[in-house]
Amino acid sequence: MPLIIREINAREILDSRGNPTIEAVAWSQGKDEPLTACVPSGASTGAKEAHELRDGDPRRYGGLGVLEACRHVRETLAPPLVGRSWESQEEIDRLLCRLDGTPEKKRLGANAILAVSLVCARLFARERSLPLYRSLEQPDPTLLPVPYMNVWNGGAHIQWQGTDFQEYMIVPQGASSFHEALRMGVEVYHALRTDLKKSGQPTTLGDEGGFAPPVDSNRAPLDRILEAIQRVGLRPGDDVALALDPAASGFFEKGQGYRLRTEKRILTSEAMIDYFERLARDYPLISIEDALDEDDWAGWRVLRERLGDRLRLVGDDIFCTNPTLIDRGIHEKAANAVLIKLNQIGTVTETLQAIGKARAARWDFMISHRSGETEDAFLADLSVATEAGLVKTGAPARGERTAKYNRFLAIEDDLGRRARFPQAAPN
Ligand code: 2PG
Ligand code: MG
Repeated sequence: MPLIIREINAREILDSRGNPTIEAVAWSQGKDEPLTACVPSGASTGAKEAHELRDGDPRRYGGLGVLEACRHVRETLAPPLVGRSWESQEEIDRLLCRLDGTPEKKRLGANAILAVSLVCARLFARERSLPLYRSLEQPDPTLLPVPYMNVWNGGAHIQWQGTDFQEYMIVPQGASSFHEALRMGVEVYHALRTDLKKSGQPTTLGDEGGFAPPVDSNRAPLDRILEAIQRVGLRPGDDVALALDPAASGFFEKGQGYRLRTEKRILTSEAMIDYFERLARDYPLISIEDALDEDDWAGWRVLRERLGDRLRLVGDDIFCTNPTLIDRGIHEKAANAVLIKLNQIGTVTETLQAIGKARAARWDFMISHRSGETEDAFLADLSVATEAGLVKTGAPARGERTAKYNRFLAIEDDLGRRARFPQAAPN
């Protein structure tokens, strides 16, 4: 069924941090109802991410407005799309990239381009009378992902002094379904809050809905989380494992090393790897994302050599969902998994290409939200569509995070008895 687009518009809306972002609104021929898609925004962004276009006008939203990007949608991206007949998402995305003409999508903005790409994917799904998760890639996907639930926030995702590490995640890998995994994760999350409250600690939430009380080491949250897992009667490791995203580029200082403020010391790349090795020995840790700085390729190679057989080593800032960087990572054996964020690269097609690279190398890939999110749950459909088996979308708190969890629940219901959930690898 070819898609004929009638109109595409864009408006400036707010993300979960109260910063402007783009919502695209599009109409297709023969349908009265428009469809929409919203673009997220990161705080700990990789240096090689596609360009997020901001107005820079200090009189509006501290320079963060996106009116110019919205104008690019209306005046540059929409006109060549409207009124023509489109067979595939690739065709549209290819044109979007060509209209921009720069490798980083600098001219029109990756936020403008992604808004259009996402909304077109929704139009295609409707044209085919399919739910989005069945229209994006595989025709009949049935695998739900294990959620990596970020229950403790630090680094760039809090505005006070907490852990240097950005994310402490619980992984309910012993569940038999997504519904069950979510329930387990939520119960641990609530137990953690009760424990913190009891010990007089603040239960203020960070940007992704995790707790973030003051601590004197980056290891301390792991103990608190383990206690919470046990308190709800679950087995650490077998039922609920642990994962980290230190987002190490955030505390790496060129010429100095990895500065752990909470621990008042600076570590070399090797010492940082030793640190993670000890954590993996002491805790049921199964995955570390961005353990090292985005430019520390030599360190990443050593990291994989030393810990790659025990841990999933996920590259986020180092790869930026960029097929070329992922290729390099595979070639150099710098990691064994990739984080996938639509807005790091800027179109649905290139995101699927990045996933294709990971698959071909037999690397895992994890679909991810951004710290600045909206209520759009596109990534949930993408996770199922690609049968990623892994997703991270924050704590089970705050509407922009629960929107994704709730979408997974709906998809699992929709699949009924055909729904599958990944089985934990035996330890
Ligand atoms: C990350 C992300 C999402 P941000 O580092 O993985 O958790 O954070 O969106 O701020 O880059
Ligand atoms: Mg990350």
